[in-house]
Amino acid sequence: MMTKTRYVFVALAILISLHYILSFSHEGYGNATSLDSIKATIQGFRGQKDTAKDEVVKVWHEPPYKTPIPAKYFTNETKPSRKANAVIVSLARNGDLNGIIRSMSQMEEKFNHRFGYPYVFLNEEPFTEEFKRSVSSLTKSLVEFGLIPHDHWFQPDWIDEAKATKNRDWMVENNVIYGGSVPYRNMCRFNSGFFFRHPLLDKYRYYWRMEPDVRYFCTVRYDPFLFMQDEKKKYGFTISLPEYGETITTLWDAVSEFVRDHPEHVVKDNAMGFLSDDGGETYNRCHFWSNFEIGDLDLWRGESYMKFFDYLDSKGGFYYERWGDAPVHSIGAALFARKDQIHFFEDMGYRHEPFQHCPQSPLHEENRCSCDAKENFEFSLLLSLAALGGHDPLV
Ligand SMILES: Nc1nc2c(ncn2[C@@H]2O[C@H](COP(=O)(O)OP(=O)(O)OP(=O)(O)O)[C@@H](O)[C@H]2O)c(=O)[nH]1
Ligand SMILES: *[C@@H]1O[C@H](CO)[C@@H](O)[C@H](O)[C@H]1NC(C)=O
Ligand SMILES: *[C@@H]1O[C@H](CO)[C@@H](O)[C@H](O)[C@H]1NC(C)=O
Ligand SMILES: [Mg+2]
Repeated sequence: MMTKTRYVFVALAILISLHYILSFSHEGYGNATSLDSIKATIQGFRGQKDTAKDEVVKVWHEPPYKTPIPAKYFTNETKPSRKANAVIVSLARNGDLNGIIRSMSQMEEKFNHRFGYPYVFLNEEPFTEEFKRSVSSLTKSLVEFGLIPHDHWFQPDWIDEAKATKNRDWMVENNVIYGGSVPYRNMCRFNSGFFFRHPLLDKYRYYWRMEPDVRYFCTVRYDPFLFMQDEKKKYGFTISLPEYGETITTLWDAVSEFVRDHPEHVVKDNAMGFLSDDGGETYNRCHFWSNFEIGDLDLWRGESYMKFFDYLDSKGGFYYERWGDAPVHSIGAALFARKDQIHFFEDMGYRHEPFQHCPQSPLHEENRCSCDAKENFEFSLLLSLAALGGHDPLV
């Protein structure tokens, strides 16, 4: 699958993500020994360059993204009595049935058979009876199936199709992942600006996004929705990495214009430091991997994000480029939520190809995680560097 160039990019992606993970671990709790040894190894690889050391051990700016879950959220009740107003939401095609079954079985086994949160499935085409029957049989919870309104999904008429086609063709020639796909762009725009407006979600406040063919490795012994609600968190993630630059060529220009014209929407103590290494001048392409999200729907429904999304949408970049919902959500969360309202679910073992987050000791044992603790997103860096023969992926 990988050309050499792509490999270098992945290595670079992993290296940058290592910066976060090191910073997350830096202020936290637990045993940092393994991370220390990784730092040492990388410094070994990078040897002679003095600056490299600082770069690698750099603390990724301010935020207290990582906070231990307070004991009061843990429960052994078979059917916990207190619940949040929350839903597990999944966008899927009928053809995703098997992948959804695999994801949802684990969601039930590791978490929801006890907590009993409802599900909403959304699709721009009607779900088949087979899909509805198969999915509903996996849970005792309420499961609802929604049709996405036409205008929330398809490419708007005002998009210049000739320009969009030309840019898609360029991306295909340059091997940009999903570069030629219009449905993928529909999906990214829908997840960025519309999923939270679907009527089936109106009655809910918190959501957990579930995709087909993901893995949940650990037992969830507490209610993450109650944690979000009571601790006033707005956005939760498990993996963060940099976006492919070609897909977001002018995204940061649009963001900067919005911030300049509407400074009143940007909150104090935001997470700009996560997005930019130069005070907002340029985007470092860091984003939370949005195939896993536990979030507050009101973050997206609020005036700030709605105006922000409309502004981005008016630029046409979802179609002229290939703006992803991951950078768009991440930038939204980082600007319209305080940095202490963004949470790293370190205890949640999670895999979406080709990366996984596997909790380290003692979280690994406490949550009976069924993943190899050595196979963890930040650790794959070592393999990438080794494959590159010790060449420094940053030069
Ligand atoms: N209804 C519908 N759902 C879609 C469509 N395309 C993608 N999805 C869903 O949108 C989510 C993201 O799509 P994915 O194809 O998983 O995209 P990705 O995660 O970037 O890439 P891979 O998982 O590596 O393919 C998943 O929940 C998909 O099931 C579509 O055309 N229609
Ligand atoms: C971390 O683990 C190592 C090896 O298991 C152990 O020697 C060390 O004392 C631990 N450190 C902390 C802070 O728990
Ligand atoms: C749940 O059960 C485990 C094992 O018996 C125990 O260690 C833990 O303290 C219990 N937790 C709560 C919140 O009661
Ligand atoms: Mg996916």
